[in-house]
Amino acid sequence: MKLTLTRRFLMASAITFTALAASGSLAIAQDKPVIRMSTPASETDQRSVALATVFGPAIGEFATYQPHYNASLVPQGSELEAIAAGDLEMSITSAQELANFLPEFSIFATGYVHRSAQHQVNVFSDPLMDPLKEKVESELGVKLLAVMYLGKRHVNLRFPRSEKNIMTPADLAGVNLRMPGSDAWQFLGRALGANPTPVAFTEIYTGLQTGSVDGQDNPLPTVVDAKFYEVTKQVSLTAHLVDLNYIAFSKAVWDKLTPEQQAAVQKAAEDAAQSGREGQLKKEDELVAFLKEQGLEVYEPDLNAFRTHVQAQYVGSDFAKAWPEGALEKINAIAD
Ligand code: KDO
Repeated sequence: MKLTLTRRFLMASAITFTALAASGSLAIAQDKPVIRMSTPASETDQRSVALATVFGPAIGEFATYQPHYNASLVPQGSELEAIAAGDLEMSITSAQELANFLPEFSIFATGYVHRSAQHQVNVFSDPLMDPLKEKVESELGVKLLAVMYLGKRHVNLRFPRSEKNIMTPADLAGVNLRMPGSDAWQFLGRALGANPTPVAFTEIYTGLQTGSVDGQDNPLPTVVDAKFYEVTKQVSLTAHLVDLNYIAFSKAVWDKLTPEQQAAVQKAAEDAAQSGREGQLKKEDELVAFLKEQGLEVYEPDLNAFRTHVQAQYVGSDFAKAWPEGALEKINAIAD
């Protein structure tokens, strides 16, 4: 793991330094630390909006929140290394990215484990997370402050249903499904029955447009925000992952804050996560109608077939071997 971190560090740092040099950013502005937050998400994504309107203002007295969208500062998947290297102060990171360093996190990247937005919150505040959060701090120098709701991921394809009707995992055989480029994501794509193809988030639209991929998976708010509906014809509501991002904050920066400032950052993160969750849930409710108006076919597949197939792929996998003893049972027992 150390070796991987070191190698990836060097690669990430090289990329990051170039981006940072180009942005000419300063670590300190007007005597306040600058909290640079990098994400592949757009400015209009509900998580971005919540951080800009709730988190930023709440810490404004003692720090300057500086968001960078569309992976313009740090490439998708390199944010944790950038924070650990001191090149970035904040990101919203996925369990899949954390699993690159701490394989235990793959449990939260596993299909059909989290059941809802509230379940994510309850799992994140459960004592079972304490040793995991401590490990992220001690090994990566990153504090996980709160859990942000991304939404239920569904399969979204270029083809109309008359060409490809996705009712069971068998229907995804041979479908080149874009998934983000880490092992945990690719495994999930295979577990769904598809042929996963790693592509960066910012390249998905073009991939769908040109046909270099057959489809992608993301929650409905993302399908709309990133305009994937313009280049796709159907959404099979597989709900295979109730997806999240953790608000990840540099421990080195945290340690320089006063206890009052730390409490303010913590509260700001929780309030922003709550605000973003509400926005995202509302959009998920509304957007089926919007997508249908745009001419997409939106339908429910055989969820039992998907759940059974996906869960069976994880049993005995290397990922499952890394999960803390009894963790899955504990997560299943946590209320929504
Ligand atoms: C994606 O690349 O499909 C994904 O949804 C993965 C998430 O973890 C998250 O990084 C997200 O992209 C970006 O924030 C863009 O919405």
